[in-house]
Amino acid sequence: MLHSFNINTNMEKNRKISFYGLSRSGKSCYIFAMAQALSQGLCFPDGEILTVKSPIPMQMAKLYKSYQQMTDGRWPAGNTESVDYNFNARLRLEKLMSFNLKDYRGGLLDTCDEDEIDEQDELFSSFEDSAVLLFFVGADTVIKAMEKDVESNIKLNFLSTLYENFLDRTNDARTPVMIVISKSDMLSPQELLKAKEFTKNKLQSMFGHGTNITAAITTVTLGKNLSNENGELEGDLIIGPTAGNIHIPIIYSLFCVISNKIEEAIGKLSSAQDDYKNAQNELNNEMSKSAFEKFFNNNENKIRNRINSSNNIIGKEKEALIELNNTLSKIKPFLLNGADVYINGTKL
Ligand SMILES: Nc1nc2c(ncn2[C@@H]2O[C@H](COP(=O)(O)OP(=O)(O)OP(=O)(O)O)[C@@H](O)[C@H]2O)c(=O)[nH]1
Ligand SMILES: [Mg+2]
Repeated sequence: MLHSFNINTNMEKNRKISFYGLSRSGKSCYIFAMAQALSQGLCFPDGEILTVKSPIPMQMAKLYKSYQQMTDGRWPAGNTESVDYNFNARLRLEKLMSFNLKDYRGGLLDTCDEDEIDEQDELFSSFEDSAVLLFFVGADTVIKAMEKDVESNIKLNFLSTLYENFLDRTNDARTPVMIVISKSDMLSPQELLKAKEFTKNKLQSMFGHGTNITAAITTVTLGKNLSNENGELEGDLIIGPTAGNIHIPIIYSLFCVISNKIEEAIGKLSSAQDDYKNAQNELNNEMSKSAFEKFFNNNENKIRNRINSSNNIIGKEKEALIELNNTLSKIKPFLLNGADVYINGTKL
């Protein structure tokens, strides 16, 4: 029973990518742009194509419409309520992962309104069981924080508080995290490097040595010279499968989910190998029994069946591992091209 419980929670864990981001950090814009960009398909060097789409037509239509609103020159309004989206990531049409994204009102994260405490608690508990946590912060906020603006520093520090809250709730310090600096078109390449360094140093609970977690940082943008004049979108929207690093947070999430699956497969493989060894030993004992004893108590068939079935599992898990490792090595160059990944504070 315990075993099947574990499998269930792991499957749950595979499914959720949680966004953390205060109001105006760029969550909604990212979701609309990502859905548009990755539904077109991201092509790997070997010609295989990765697509990310919602299987629900009404959601896909909603996403297209929101994207179209941007191409028509209007930024989306800030959320007043939450919208849930479901996505499938497929490689060669085969499903690699399905995941949910919740596009909520960022202001709920740092509200001081006691009346909203239940709604906030509901949101925080929806982040539990995540395969990966993505923390959004606008490049504008980071730059201002670097210039010692108090409010922006508070916003950046608040990401640590949110992470701490997750750790407190889940007791799971192994969930990988990624910092996504959005609106990167607002900064020059030099400024971006500094912004990443600054953010990393601020968030020692994720990037420090001794944390033992996988933490990554990336920068994303929806285009060039983008600005907002009373909701009007000015500048160039550039949306494509790899434009502006829009794919990177999803590629990182895939990387984390596949790594989880590899760990799971290794666990199943080693327990099948143990079963196999035990059954082999039992078979040896069985074969050394006297013919007389065997006549009254013959376990040979039962044992051989166990050997066969663990052998089957070993074969299946080995095959799965080859497949998973293949996919992982395929996405790795994309990931390392667009993100800095740290394990226990050391850069990969
Ligand atoms: N320059 C630039 N600005 C951006 C980009 N993406 C978003 N913005 C700006 O950031 C604003 C906020 O983005 P949203 O996606 O609405 O932010 P949000 O996190 O969903 O905010 P809430 O719904 O309030 O939680 C937009 O209205 C744009 O002005 C970008 O890639 N470049
Ligand atoms: Mg929003």
